[in-house]
Amino acid sequence: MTAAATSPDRVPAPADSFDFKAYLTKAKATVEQALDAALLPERPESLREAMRYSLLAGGKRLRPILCLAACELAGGEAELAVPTAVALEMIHTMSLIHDDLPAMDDDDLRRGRPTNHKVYGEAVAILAGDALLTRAFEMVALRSPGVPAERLLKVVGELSLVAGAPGLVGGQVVDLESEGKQVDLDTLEYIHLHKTGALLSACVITGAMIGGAEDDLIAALRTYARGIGLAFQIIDDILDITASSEVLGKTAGKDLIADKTTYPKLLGLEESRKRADVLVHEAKDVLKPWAERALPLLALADFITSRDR
Ligand code: GRG
Repeated sequence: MTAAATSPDRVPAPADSFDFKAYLTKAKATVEQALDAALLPERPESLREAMRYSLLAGGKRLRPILCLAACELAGGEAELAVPTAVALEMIHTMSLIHDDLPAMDDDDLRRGRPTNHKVYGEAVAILAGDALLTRAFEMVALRSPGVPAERLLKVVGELSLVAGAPGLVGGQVVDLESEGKQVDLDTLEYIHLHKTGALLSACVITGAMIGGAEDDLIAALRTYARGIGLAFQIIDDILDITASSEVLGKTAGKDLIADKTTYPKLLGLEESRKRADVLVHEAKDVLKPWAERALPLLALADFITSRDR
């Protein structure tokens, strides 16, 4: 759906009356409710408890909100994308649980509480992650009423790419291989585009697919997502230096301790922030043809660079 194809009865309010705070609060409430309802009582209860512990631990819920916003931008009802939004948060949560394991980043604190393996042990934490990953595909394939099957198939395809070797897993492997080494900007970008950017991209792409987006919007959203994905990670690197563990809800200063290559290390703090601002500016630029329909995604892009956690 292009801007020109937008029907007049769906044109949102003018830019200056767009209340991002209210939008965020409402979208977050929708997501929290859907996440809570997604893990129904089932055996074994111990596994369900470990899955719920991490899935319902808070977090910004940026990924599901991006998905809902992209669905609406494409002309779809956000409600139709809720199961996929939940699936995206499940994949994200799985990646956090696995990333925190001793064999990976070895962390004790996540979203302001002890990490999953600290509470349930390593074996259950691995299995809770596995169960969330597979439940994500179940949400899309079996629990997405009202969405045409061919759109769901595209969503499943997109998610299979981002969760696997071409996405999260590939990025994580290069990240692990780069530990203790100085990597160049190209490798750093590879890591971030795969470890972090791929899932952020899948959020807007799958949302748009469910909304019935045409190719021009999908292409614009891929460019948008690349920009916000990199900017998101640059800000993450900056916050690791400038914010406290209390505010972040995860251990601050880990990159310095692990002597990791980060944007601030390669470019300096000020240049890194400038780069994030430029990336967000470019990301927003590609959505200009969609005018006011793109307001939520434009505001979400700004939110990424202005966030403090
Ligand atoms: C097993 C299929 C499979 C994949 C796992 C462990 C792994 C591969 C990848 C690691 C991915 C990872 C943890 C990337 C970091 C992404 C990141 C910056 C997370 C923080 O996101 P926020 O700030 O967190 O949105 P909240 O808590 O707000 O959701």
